[in-house]
Amino acid sequence: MPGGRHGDGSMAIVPDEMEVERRLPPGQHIPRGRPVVHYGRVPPFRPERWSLMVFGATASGTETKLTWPEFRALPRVTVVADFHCVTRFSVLDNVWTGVPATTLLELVPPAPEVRHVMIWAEYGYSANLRMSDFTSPQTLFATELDHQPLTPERGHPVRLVVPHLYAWKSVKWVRGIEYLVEDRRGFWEERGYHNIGDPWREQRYSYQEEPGEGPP
Ligand SMILES: Nc1nc2c(c(=O)[nH]1)N[C@H]1C(S)=C(S)[C@@H](COP(=O)(O)O)O[C@H]1N2
Ligand SMILES: [Mo]
Repeated sequence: MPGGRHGDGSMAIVPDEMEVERRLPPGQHIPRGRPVVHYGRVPPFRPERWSLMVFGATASGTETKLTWPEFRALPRVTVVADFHCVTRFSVLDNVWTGVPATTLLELVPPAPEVRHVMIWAEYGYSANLRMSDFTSPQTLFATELDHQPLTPERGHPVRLVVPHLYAWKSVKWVRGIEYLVEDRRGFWEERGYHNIGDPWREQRYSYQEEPGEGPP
């Protein structure tokens, strides 16, 4: 619980500084409020036209298209997680509700040789992930933040959340999951950002990549 008793005996909801310190990856700070960050425009949501395509190296060799009613019917879980943007702000204790990535993997199994995924958004934004990051129990296709439906600028109706990686991997306005046998760079990974993006290892830029951390 955040909060504590002041010297004068009054109670206040103040974050415990040592706790915050421990939860902030190197080079990160807590901003005022909750910034909204994205490249380009906020797309409109038209439920009758929306679909989530699961394609690439599927086990069946065919692609699956989920409609909005089909996606909405999938079981959801709630995860509390911190959020770290590479522009150096972090937002603690976000309450995300959504469909675990593992649920989609069970629904549309990948071919056995799949090691990576590309997540696709409206307007062609994308981010690549190792399968091991995608299968994290914290990785969700979120539909709610803090028990409210996502607002348009936060990714409504569905955004990916990968809390243990820099937030450019948390793709808003998701429309596709592509199974990859070989790794390929997404939007920011092609533009100088790290292929993996672990904030605890401060993997910000592609020039920091070690052999084996990016596509050849
Ligand atoms: N489709 C899409 N998703 C995106 C982005 C984007 O430009 N387009 N920006 C990313 C970046 S860099 C960050 S920090 C987070 C910001 O999420 P927020 O607006 O909820 O803070 O969204 C990520 N997801
Ligand atoms: Mo970001």
